[in-house]
Amino acid sequence: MFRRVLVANRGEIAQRIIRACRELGIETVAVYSEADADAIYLRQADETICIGPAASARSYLDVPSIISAAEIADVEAIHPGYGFLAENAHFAAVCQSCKIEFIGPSPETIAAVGNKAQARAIAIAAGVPVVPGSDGTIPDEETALRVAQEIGYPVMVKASSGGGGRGMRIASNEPSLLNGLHSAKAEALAAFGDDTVYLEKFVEHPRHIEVQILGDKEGKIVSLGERDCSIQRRHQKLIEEAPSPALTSEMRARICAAAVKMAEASNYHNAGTVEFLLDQNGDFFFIEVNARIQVEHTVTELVTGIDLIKEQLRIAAGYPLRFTQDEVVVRGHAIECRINAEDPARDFQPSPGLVEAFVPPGGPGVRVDSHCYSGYRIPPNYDSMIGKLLVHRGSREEAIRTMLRALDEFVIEGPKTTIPILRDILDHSDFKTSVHDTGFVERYFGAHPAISPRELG
Ligand code: MV4
Repeated sequence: MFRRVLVANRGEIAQRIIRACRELGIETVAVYSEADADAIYLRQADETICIGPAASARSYLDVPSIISAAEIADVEAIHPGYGFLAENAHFAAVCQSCKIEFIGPSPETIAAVGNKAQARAIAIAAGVPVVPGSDGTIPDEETALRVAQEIGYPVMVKASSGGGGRGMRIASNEPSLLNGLHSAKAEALAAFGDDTVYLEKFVEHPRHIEVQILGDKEGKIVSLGERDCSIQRRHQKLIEEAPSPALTSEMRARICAAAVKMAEASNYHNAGTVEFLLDQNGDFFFIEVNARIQVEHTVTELVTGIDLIKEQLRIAAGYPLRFTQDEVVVRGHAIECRINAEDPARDFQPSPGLVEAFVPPGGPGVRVDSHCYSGYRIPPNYDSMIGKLLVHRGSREEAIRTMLRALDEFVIEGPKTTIPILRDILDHSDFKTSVHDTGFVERYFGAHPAISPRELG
């Protein structure tokens, strides 16, 4: 096992990785920007190194700064967490050339699945179901019109290098397709320096189902079941749960087998997620691979009892998987709520600043992963997540009850938080009966019902 690991991240995930390392007897080196000098994870690490100013581009995203810190601290491996450099194939390749183990898939796999048109091509070749659409990228208007004619409108234009909803356009007729083609290409070129796009049939009212996989360096891959992430707003997930209430056990077996097939076809090792859309007929379609540990990995940890960060470290160190597919058992039901320092009454504007009081809930079935504390000042420079509240119970109904209880217990004074809207969603009959889809939050909570127009000013 590694003797010493550098954590190339901040906040709750830096803390989460440090915790796993400590339990495995691995020394940790934490890096931080000038804005994070009072972060709690710095007290939990064995060594800390300042890597630059507040701006991410000059600290957490700066490859030379992080590699220099790794060399100075003499680490054997780097854990990138999520966001920042986690899916940067160039960074993974630089680590490799510096003889530092990158805790994630190979640079080749990151590059291959990071290109969504290429990931789609891999899925098609492997026999994994994809949304009807173009075979590869769309070279010209004539091809776009022909493919759309074949699959039928509405269609979606998607940027090969897209993500988080950027470079995506819906078109319901020929003029809007040509328009969407050009605007998606322009947006993608500006954002990613790559204007290639592909076409898919637009799946209406889908659920977002993602399968957690783990693969070792010997090529053995297992699935750890799925997560349902349909409760999101503008491509930011608010609530995740496992297992998905929208799947039968027969559908679950097929979607998990498809995810394993996709991972095998991508020569995947370490932790990854294979994303699918589930349509209203119960058919599922591959859309993307996330080549990193995700924020919501924790719900899978609760239902499987497997510590995903420890498994990532073991896999990167070259150990084979310690369990077989048959040994993975999903028990009970887990729900995660992302608590963000945002103001739901003001269109979810970030609400950073001093946390005057922070008293997390506890008791049976509750887990809080947060780097926040009373007196902490949330810097305005990074994402607004201040913690993840999770529950694990025997059934979905019990999990919802426990989550509502824990949200009520949670004391956060100072910044505005998403706690009130999370409560409203969990209390909504469509969520309770799980008939919701990815459009639920925008449809019902576009304007927060608890806020009167007077309060909005
Ligand atoms: C789609 C889709 C409908 N049809 N593809 C959104 C971001 C990216 N991960 C893929 N996304 C979508 N792709 C087809 N062919 C609808 C979405 C989508 C979505 C997907 C998952 C979760 C939330 C979403 C919200 C809006 C749109």
